[in-house]
Amino acid sequence: MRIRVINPNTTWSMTRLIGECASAVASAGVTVEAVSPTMGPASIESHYDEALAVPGILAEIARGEAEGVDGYVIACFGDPGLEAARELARGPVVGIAEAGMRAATYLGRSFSVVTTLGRTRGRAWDLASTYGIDKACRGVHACEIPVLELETSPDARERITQACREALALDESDVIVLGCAGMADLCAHISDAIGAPVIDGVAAAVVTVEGLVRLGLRTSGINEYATPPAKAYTGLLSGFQLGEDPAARSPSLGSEIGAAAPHSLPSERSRR
Ligand code: 2AL
Repeated sequence: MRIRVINPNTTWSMTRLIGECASAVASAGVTVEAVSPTMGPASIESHYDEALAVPGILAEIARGEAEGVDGYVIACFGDPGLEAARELARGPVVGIAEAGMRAATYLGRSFSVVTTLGRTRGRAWDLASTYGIDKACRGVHACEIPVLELETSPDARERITQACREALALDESDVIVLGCAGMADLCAHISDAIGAPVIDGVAAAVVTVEGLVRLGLRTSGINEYATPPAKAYTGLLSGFQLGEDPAARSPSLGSEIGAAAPHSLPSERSRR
């Protein structure tokens, strides 16, 4: 089984860390491929970053489809492009916010999210609401460490641990969900320190995808997640055309962006 873990930001040191954490929970016989898109923001901590991360994510999904990947993890806590990715992929696509928050509901009646910057709290709340688990989410807290400083700040681990401790006390919640893929390696330390379950969405998403694939389950190809209708995409997005609409064909794409775009997007998926 091949699971592709897409770190939607383009910071490869973070992709490596995410890949290590993902591989650590995958079963024997499962290959975890951690990748970053060739285009996109260095970190994702705004709605603007999220929007601009999505084309790169979709290009990675398209590449994975051409290469026979069985399932995907979108390893950013905003779950950017999740539904669009499901429209492209045969296998399951799971976001780390969805996987982390859903897993929390199995372990306690309530959970708190501890994320990076305060400005990303609204997105986390929106996702909890979209997934129908906002009632169980007692709070979304920020440690105010920018994503890239997770790697460089000497006291990041202790500040996040303290934020988790305070979140549990303030919210009187049962479980902590870490709100950034760049925190994946902190899970066990924080859990030991605060004495409560702490969920890393990367690990939760990997085991979810693995379980679904093992059950022989695929993304539904009917109705909302069916392959999008073929049409022209212009300008920088010309490489993202799906299907066989001849009027939509663009000239050859030699640019860097073209190279990152999904030349071999599937025109049709065979799935149930
Ligand atoms: C994230 C994440 O998981 N990766 C990234 O670049 N930004 N999310 C977040 N809330 O900071």
